[in-house]
Amino acid sequence: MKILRILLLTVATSTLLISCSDNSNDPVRADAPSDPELAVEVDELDFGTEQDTMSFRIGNSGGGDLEWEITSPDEWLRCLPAHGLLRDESIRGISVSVEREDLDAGSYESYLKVTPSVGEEQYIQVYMEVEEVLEPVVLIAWAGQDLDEDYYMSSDVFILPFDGYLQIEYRLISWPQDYGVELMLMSQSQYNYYQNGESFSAYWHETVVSEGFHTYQSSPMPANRSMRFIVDNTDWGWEDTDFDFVNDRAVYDVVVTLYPIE
Ligand SMILES: [Ca+2]
Ligand SMILES: [Ca+2]
Repeated sequence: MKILRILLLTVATSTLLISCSDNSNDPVRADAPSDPELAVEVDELDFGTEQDTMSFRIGNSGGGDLEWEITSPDEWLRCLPAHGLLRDESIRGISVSVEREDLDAGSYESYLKVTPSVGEEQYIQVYMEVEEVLEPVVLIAWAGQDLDEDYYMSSDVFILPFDGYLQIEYRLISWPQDYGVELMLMSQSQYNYYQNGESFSAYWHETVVSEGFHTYQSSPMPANRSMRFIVDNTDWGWEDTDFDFVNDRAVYDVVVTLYPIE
């Protein structure tokens, strides 16, 4: 059997050599049978970060029937159809899809193996990127806080886990509206100045005078920046208290959320 196979191979090779050196002046038999031969349009597919489906064509550039099958070593890479039959000199489109869900962020590389019933298998290299999906992060959620005049409230120091902007949703439930309550974001070092009644700067600040629901957004801020969030009802900052001998008390809810920059 082995000898037969070697003989067949030898015959096939010599046929190929003859056909390669064919002179166009030689008579050609129109009905000469040729072997089926797999042709694959591409040797690489790059899905990048966005694309979910791509397509390519396979064909039988020889004669006779050619069965084929396409396999992938990875679950996230699929072909439709994945197998079939190509009549002589026919082509067909193959749709390739990738599934990024459940995959960690990063670069992925795989391949498709196209196996014909006759001839060598062919490979298509496949590249794909999975981007990190950032979800908003709630950094502060204070409900029903009660802040007397000449007092302030500070969060602990927090660190931004990614580039983003802060959205401050502030509901001032009860307030005499004689002056403004201040909302501020500042670094720890500026907080030290603030605490000591010295001049300081803030990454962001807003003065709220009226009761009700207020939403603010900070400018974009870099990842790893550390800061504190402060609600101020003191003479510090940009707004003074009044001196009416009445305790102007602020009652409020506040939620501070970090949103990724789109
Ligand atoms: Ca103030
Ligand atoms: Ca007062």
